[in-house]
Amino acid sequence: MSYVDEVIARVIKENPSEPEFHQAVVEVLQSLRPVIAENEEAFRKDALLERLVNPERQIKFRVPWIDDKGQAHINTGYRVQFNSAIGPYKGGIRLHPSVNLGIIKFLGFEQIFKNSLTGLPIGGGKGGSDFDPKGKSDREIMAFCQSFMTELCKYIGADTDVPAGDIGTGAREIGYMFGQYKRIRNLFEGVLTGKGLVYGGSLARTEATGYGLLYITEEMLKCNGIDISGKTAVVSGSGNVAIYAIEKAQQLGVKVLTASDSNGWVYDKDGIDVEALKEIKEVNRARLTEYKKYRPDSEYHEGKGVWSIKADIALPCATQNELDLEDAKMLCANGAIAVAEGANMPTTADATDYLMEQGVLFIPGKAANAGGVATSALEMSQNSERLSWSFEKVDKKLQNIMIDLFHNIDDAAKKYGFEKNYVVGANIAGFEKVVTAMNAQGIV
Ligand code: NDP
Ligand code: 2IT
Repeated sequence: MSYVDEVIARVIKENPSEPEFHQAVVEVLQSLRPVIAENEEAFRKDALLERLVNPERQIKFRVPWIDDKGQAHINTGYRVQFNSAIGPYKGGIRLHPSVNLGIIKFLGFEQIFKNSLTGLPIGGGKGGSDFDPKGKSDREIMAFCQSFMTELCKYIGADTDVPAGDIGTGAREIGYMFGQYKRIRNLFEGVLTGKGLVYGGSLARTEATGYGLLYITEEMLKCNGIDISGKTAVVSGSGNVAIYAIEKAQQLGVKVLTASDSNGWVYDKDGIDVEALKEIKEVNRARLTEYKKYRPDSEYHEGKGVWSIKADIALPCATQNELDLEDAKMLCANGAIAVAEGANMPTTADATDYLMEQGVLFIPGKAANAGGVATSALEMSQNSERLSWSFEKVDKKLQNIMIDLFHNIDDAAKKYGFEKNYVVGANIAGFEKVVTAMNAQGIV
């Protein structure tokens, strides 16, 4: 059995009930076959792949909090510190009822390669809780965040592990967590990113993931002889990533036809009104059913459906495995030319294979959504020098990072004979830097 197959079999056996983690590991290790084959004996001797797929540390803790009626609740908190070969652990905190250890491990594993691809010195980590922020009052959110940080603060720090936002964690939650960290540790330091602008946050971090997604999509299309301007797009999600992906797409001349949340989706043939979306989601924290009040000619549908709308580009920006084989077939039947993943692993493995077989340009999340964490690393740099850069400066750096990232993965794909396979390119390019650092640091 090849070393790759051996390690995949062990991961599946030793981590039961973690299908998302298996999916992420299988995708990465399958892509790495040509690189592993060149070094199989040395890697096996050093248990390189076993070390890569086993987190350096995983922390699980109880999060007690009291609701507005005086009822106590217990949630489970997680932080998986996956790999620190190239820098302090870095990655978001997801607050969603679906969170479990396997989900956090899949996200932490992906984060290793994504962070490496940014070219910045950040290792891979992820955290979260099965807490559901929906329908909670500000006081309840604060109670949860303070309790979560009371335990998490023992394991993180500006040079150790720097969490940030993800699903369910935005500026409000980061603020409450930062306040509690500072209070307990008595340290005003860059321990979290995505902070408010007046206490160490970076301009353009809010926009960064969505904007970065469009910068890299534009570059990928350009390198394939296609102008992004004048194209149509379907977007899923209506959170942080989706909103700023839609905003930048429109700035680049793309008409975005859809957005969604976990209840339903909107189709606006005249193009999504992004200011309406911001007011509904960022200000009112309401549901997408509200969208029709702003745009009476739009359609609202319950359930899932954005991939059934004809468009040139698909941007899944909600959650994992939200675009399956049936969806991929609909996109292809409607003539889609590109899929770029704003979310982490939103496309199922069979759908990814199908899209690439059909010649759809496909850019995986660990490359396409890396603009968020890259800008988090820029926030860390600003915190270290105790300065704040202008929006234009951060945005320009973000743009350059995404363009360089695209060429880096394109080159890696070509080097191993997988031209235009950006999945293989991203995994190999991300891995090469991490493995060089791991080899230099000995068996740790
Ligand atoms: P938000 O919480 O701001 O928004 C998430 C959006 O996705 C909401 O519209 C939400 O709908 C929808 N959604 C979440 N879970 C589900 C589900 N199970 N089924 C259907 N819809 C769902 O999160 P973000 O925009 O920050 O994150 C979106 C994705 O992007 C995630 O995969 C995240 O890991 C990834 N990502 C985020 C980055 C960031 O900087 N924030 C950086 C890189 C990747 P509802 O409100 O109804 O739950
Ligand atoms: O998935 C991700 O890259 C994020 N949620 C952002 C992580 C970060 O540290 O900014």
